[in-house]
Amino acid sequence: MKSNWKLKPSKSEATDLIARLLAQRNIFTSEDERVFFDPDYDQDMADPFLLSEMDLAVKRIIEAGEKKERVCIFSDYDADGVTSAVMLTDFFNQLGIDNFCYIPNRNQEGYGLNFKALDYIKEKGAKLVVTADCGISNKEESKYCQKLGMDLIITDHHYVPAELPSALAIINPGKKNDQYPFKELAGVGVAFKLVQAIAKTKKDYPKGKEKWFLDLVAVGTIADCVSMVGENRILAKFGLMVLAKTKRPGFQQMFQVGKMNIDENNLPNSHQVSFQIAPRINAAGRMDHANLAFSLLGLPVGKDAQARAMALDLEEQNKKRQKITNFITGEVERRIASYDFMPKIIIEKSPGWDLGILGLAAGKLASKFFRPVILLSENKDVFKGSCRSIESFNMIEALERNADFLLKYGGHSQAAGLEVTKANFQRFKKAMIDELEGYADENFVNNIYIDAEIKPEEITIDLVKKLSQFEPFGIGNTPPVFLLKNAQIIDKKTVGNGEGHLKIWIKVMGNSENVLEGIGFGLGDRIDELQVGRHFDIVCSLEENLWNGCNRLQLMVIDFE
Ligand SMILES: [Mn+2]
Repeated sequence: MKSNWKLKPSKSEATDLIARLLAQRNIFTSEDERVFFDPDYDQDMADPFLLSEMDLAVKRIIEAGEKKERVCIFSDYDADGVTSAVMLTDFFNQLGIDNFCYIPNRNQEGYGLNFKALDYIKEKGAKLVVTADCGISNKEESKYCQKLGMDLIITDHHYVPAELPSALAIINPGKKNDQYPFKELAGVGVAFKLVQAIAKTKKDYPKGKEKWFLDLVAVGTIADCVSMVGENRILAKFGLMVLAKTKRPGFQQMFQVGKMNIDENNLPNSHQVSFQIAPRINAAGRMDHANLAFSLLGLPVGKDAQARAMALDLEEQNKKRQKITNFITGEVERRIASYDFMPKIIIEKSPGWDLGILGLAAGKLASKFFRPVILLSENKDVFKGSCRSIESFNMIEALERNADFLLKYGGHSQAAGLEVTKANFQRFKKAMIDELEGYADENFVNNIYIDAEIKPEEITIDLVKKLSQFEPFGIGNTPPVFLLKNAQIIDKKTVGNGEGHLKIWIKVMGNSENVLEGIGFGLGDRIDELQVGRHFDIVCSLEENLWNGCNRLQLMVIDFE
């Protein structure tokens, strides 16, 4: 399938490639550039007390410590929520605050506060509930919490509804009129601001000690796919350094068991967090209960044996999660292959599908077929499921237009959840197919965004070294992608397991190396499109790899024409 190449508009007239790449990331002044490449923890992050009601929250939590009251930390079950919960638990322990954590069961209780959980928390003797990564939309539950005689502090980063829940303090940078300058913090970022504010207020708390929580903050922030700019990038950048030398036996054993090659000399990057660490943490909540990931990451120094056993357990759940995801995507692919046309929207259902996995499977299918996907798990009279979409189709708006058919729905333009009755399903399916009717074929192709055209003489090891300082990558700061025009192919072959990958050599006039090596992962089946001696336009990123003790430059081929 041919991808769509889109050259991002240039925001700078500069001839220097790095300056142009920085301009694309809205970095124009030397001060912006300093913050981007060399941020300062104390200077470049905003005062946590700029978040409205932070003062109320800090006062109440310190008071709970003084009065020896029990505090319950209530978090979400995903990696953002779990890392928040581990951090707050550790921090409250450091302060001597009596606390326990409650994470709801994803498959039984679902997201956010619920009445039954609050009853249980009351029974356990809590006087104060502090949420992390949830709570902002729990209007009724928040009233109930206070009715039970428990104060409530909400820390969250999700969309703020017009009507706020009732709580002693609500900390969310997205609140109307909130003065906090950076709005895109993850749940764990908001919780970390609370930690910073309390640490600042407690004069006996060692200055800067809270920085050791940044390993958790980096993992939660990267896992939650918030933008990797501004304060998020600073938190992630320092956090990845802390993660490399983490003292937590839970992380250490997770890295070893998962063969991740992360230690003091091997700094993890955001890709490793997104594709290796976060899925493992999330697997606990998807397959069984997030408490396993919470307990693992919270284990104190010295508990290596226990950490090992739990990391092995989590590894098992992650494998199970992968297996089920592959099973569901395989089943859908077989069904699609049996159709005599390719549908514009993929809507499939089955009684046996695990609800916790459907979002992942839908995401995989959407990026494979470049079509919106809705997968549903059938359960008697109600089908529940997950949707993932493509850039050109706004899923939540389409669901909104067809809300009459639905029991429940919610989410964003690219990812949503829904419930539909068996009786309404066929009508809903037809309505969604109709939504896509006017969509031409060019909507269903992969878009590749190119940062800049690159000249052969600009491809040097020094450039690659400079590019590595653009890490950590994420939304708003994606790994730079280049277009190298008119490159002559001098050799080619397929490599790897099942000849799945493509290796090429290209001759580049003007580059001192004369010959550049490139690898295209998963492009092995396109080898016949290349003819040795002919010229091609190549879309690629650049990487450095160690080979025979030498640092060599390598093109990571994304596409060619
Ligand atoms: Mn979150």
